[in-house]
Parts: sequence; C-alpha cells; structure tokens
Amino acid sequence: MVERLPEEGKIWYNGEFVDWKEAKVHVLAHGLHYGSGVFEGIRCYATEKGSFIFRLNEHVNRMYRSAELYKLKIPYSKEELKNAIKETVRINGLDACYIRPIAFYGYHHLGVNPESCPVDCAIAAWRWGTYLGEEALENGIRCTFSSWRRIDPNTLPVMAKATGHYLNSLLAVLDAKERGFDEAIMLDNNGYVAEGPGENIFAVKNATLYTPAAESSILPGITRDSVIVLARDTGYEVVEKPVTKEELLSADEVFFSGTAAEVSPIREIDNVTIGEGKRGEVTGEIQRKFFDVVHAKEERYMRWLEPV
Ligand code: PPE
Repeated sequence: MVERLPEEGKIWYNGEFVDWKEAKVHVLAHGLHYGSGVFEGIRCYATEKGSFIFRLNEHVNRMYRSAELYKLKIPYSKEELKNAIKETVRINGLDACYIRPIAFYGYHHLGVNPESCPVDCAIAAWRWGTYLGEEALENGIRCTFSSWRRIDPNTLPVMAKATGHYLNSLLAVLDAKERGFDEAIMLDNNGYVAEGPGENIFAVKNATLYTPAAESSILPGITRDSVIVLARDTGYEVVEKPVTKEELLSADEVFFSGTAAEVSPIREIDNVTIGEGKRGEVTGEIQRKFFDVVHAKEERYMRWLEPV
C-alpha cells in the first residue's frame, strides 16, 4: 500500500499560504483536462549543519525551461519562487521533506488553446521517505522492460517536466506492477534504453559508468547530473551514449537515479540477475557519496546545498 499524503499544514497557492485542505482546483481547470502543467520534485535534507534544499537553483531553472517549452508564463520571478519554496518548508516546520512546486493553466474556458487561461502556481512540502522502499536502497529492485516506449521528442518536448507526460510513465508503472515487478525501464522510439518512469538509469561495466544521453528521450535529471559529477570526481569514467537492452542485461551493476528514488540499485531485469544480484560496489560507493553530499558532509559540494 502507498502511504496517503498528510492533511495538515500550509500550501503556498498563488502567492499566499492556505490550509492544506483548502488548496483546491476547479474541475474545469485547463490543466486537469489537458495535462497542461509543469512541476518539479525537490528534496530537502536534515543535516548536522541545518536543513538544506538540494540543488534548488537547478530545479527552479528546469521548471522555467519546462514552462517555456509549453509557452506557459509563470507569474513569478525565479527568485520569488525560490523564496516561496524555502518559506513553504519553514512554515510547515519540516527539517527533511519532498517539495512539489507546480504551475498549470487554470480555470477560464475549455478548448485546447490555453490562451486567456490564468497560470496557477502552488508549492507543497511533506515528509517522503524512500521512493521504492527502504529495502530498495540496500538490496535493489526487480525491473522489467516496458512494452510502452518513452515519449518521443518529435511528439512532445521530452526534456520538459510536464504533467501530461506522466501518462506515459503511468502506463509503464501499471504494466510493471501488474506483471509483478517493482519498476519499469522504458526504451526510446529507436529501441535504446531511455529511463525509468520517474528515474534516470546507469549501467556499470568494468568500473566505467554508462548512461543514456539526451538524444535517448530522457528527462535531464538533476540527480543524474550529480551522479556524473560525483563519479568523475571519484575517478570513474562516465560515458553518455545510446545504451542497448543487452548492455543493461550484461552489466556488472545497474542503478536508478532521481530526486525521489535517490540512488537505487537494480538487482534483476526481466528475471535476469544483474551482476551478483545485490547492490554492487560502484553503486554502493556512489550512493554513499551522494548521501554524504546531501547531508552536508562534503565541503566540496556545499555549493549544491541551499540553506532553508
Ligand atoms: N526521469 C523522469 C521521467 C522523472 O520523472 C524524474 C524525476 C527523473 C528522470 C529524475 O530527475 P531528477 O529528479 O531531476 O534527478 N521524477 C520525479 C517525480 C517522481 C514521481 O513519482 O512523482 C522525482 O524524482 O521527484
């Protein structure tokens, strides 16, 4: 069973804080009918030096880039949105949390053309533990290649984190769950590995990391970028290139990266054991490093941490 969201607290809604239960949307809002919204998922970590939001600038930049691709004008400056995000964490008294800012075309008229629709904007924050379960971080998860291909850049701007895009992810997740797996892996339209429904993917072979590049229809993940930097700084070679199914199946290690998923090992794909069928050495090292960084234990990466 998936845990229910809280019902207490304050949500920032169009510039003001409202009670959690009052943060509502009209059933005829444009965003509800056409999936016309953009959002972010951001984590804030409790550390010995206080609470820090991980790579806030990059997340806010991506949200505005997503909005631009859909010609959606967020009626706040990036600075205003960042301040509102920090204020949302503070006002809810959260030391560690997941933060979800969203901007979407609101209530005005229906019809696909969003012109004249207001852009509504909200920020919520709540405690969200591990995405794929505590077990997953330690022992890894079981994945399956989805028969649903990842949306294609000729159809939608895949690098936008847009609400409607997640129908593609939803199909892949439901299909994987129905077939008894923990999570899906999606291929792009050319048959190369793209990503998970909410995670980027890495393979490790002979101590080199491989990950699908931008042309494989991926969402350019901020955790993905962090993993690439951390791995290179640790001395590993990281190659961004088209990755085939067989390269994943024959890899020494495979893992997911994402804000919600953090760094999660994959121990099996379609009942094929990956490596030794548990968290591999390189994955373990990157994961430890990642958790040290987000918990403010690495001076060198403090630039990624925004104090609340
Ligand atoms: N690909 C997709 C499709 C994706 O949704 C995410 C984040 C990533 C890759 C990783 O990106 P980043 O978080 O910047 O490293 N998925 C978000 C939403 C998950 C959800 O179920 O909702 C997240 O992890 O917050």
